[in-house]
Amino acid sequence: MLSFSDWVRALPAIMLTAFALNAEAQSFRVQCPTTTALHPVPPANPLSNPVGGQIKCQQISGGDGYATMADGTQTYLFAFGPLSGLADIRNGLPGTQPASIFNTIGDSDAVGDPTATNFNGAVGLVPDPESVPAGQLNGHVDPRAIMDVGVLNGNMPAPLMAIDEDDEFFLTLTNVGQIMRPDLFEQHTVHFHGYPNASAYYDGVPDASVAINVGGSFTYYYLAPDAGTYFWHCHITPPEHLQMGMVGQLYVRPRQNRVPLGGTLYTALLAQQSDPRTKCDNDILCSSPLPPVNNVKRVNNKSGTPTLYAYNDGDGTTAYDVEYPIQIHGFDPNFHYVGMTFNPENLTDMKDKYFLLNGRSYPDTVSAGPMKTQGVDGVERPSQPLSTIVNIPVGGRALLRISDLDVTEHQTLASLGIPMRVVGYNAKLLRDLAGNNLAYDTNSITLGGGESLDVILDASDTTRYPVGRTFYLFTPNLDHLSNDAENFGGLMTEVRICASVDPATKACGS
Ligand SMILES: [Cu+2]
Repeated sequence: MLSFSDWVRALPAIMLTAFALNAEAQSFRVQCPTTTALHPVPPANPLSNPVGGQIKCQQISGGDGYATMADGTQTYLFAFGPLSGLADIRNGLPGTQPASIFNTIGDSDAVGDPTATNFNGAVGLVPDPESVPAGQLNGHVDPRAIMDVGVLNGNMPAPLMAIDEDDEFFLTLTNVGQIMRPDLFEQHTVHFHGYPNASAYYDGVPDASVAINVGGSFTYYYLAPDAGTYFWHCHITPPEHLQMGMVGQLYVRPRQNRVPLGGTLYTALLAQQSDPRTKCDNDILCSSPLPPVNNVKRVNNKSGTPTLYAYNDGDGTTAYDVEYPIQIHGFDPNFHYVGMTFNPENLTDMKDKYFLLNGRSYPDTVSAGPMKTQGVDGVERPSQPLSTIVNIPVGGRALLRISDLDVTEHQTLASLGIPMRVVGYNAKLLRDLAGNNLAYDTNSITLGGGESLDVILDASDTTRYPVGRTFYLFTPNLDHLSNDAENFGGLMTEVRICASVDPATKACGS
């Protein structure tokens, strides 16, 4: 029996043991299994897998960073940054990877260099020297590589994510701390906005679940919900962390993309009625009521590859050639300045003065490639990787996945010349309960924060939309066409009709 004074004398040894155990257990980890009960066969080819889909993984940092506004101001962010899929994110693509790519060890250059562009695996992943047998890839990471890449490497918007229906998605959040605010020890979480019947553990609401401390990792798990455009954000003090930049898009592609070329879409939709998650017999909440019987088949799109669809429509009405995330957001520069300094924030005074499409204001919306921002350490990091140029192959259709991530204001976006066909709202296909198509054409849409719309720009009339023609997407709220004190900026971007569009880079071909 130890006396109290024995306990006090033993404390340093007890604490050392605790730290040693902690170091052994590691507080940073990733998790990306190659097989699960639902996907038992690696590598999972979504076409050969009996349940469809595959295992997808992504690693993100929670921390801070800087973004460059269109008037040149460098704005401080609380932000998520990429810790996997770095090469794809730099190219404006989703960073989500199949397990086989996520579980790849990078060369030392790619692992240690935040500007490396050639690596899509998990940053920090190394063989575990203590595994039995030694050297297994079991999620053990080298925290140095994670800190080297993750610190001050926040993105605006947060890393883009995309999965397919029937995928299992393992999303690891690693909190690298906020180096500009050493007085803060902010926790972060991931909230998958719109995820149906979420488990509290993976819902990211801190008062009902876990939140991730500085120096820790947590892997969220999702079975892909119905196809559609969703978003995700940190749920710690949401008005503050969303205003500061901790919000991004997540979309789910439909099973209909797996219908073989020449296959009948309606037959595929009928087959889905045997799946309890999506069948519509007496369920008024069913996501895709059957359309009238038809014989529409899957064909090739303008890029010569099988057409993709926004939803399981059963009739091809949501077909598109190219897709573009359009994430609307607003920044209040005063709030961001106060967030970087050590002053109390006034949430009721929040007033956006920068209006952003994918983290950029016009004219930065139409500059190609990642935008970089120099941090206080002199390193230039890709802070806003996603441009907002909408290139449409002549005679083709573009799917705009529009989400409003704004904290303070409603946002309106208008299209002149090419009507916006609204086919989905808040990740639901627009159909009535009898399956009738409720899609409509409009020249403007208005969204509140937290809403999303799927819009198709149909440029199939080549007389009206010939190669070389440029159209504009812009807000008719004229006070949102500015970059703080500068006019002629804000929520505006270009839609260009191209001879062809590279499906990988979305670049305009001549
Ligand atoms: Cu946060």
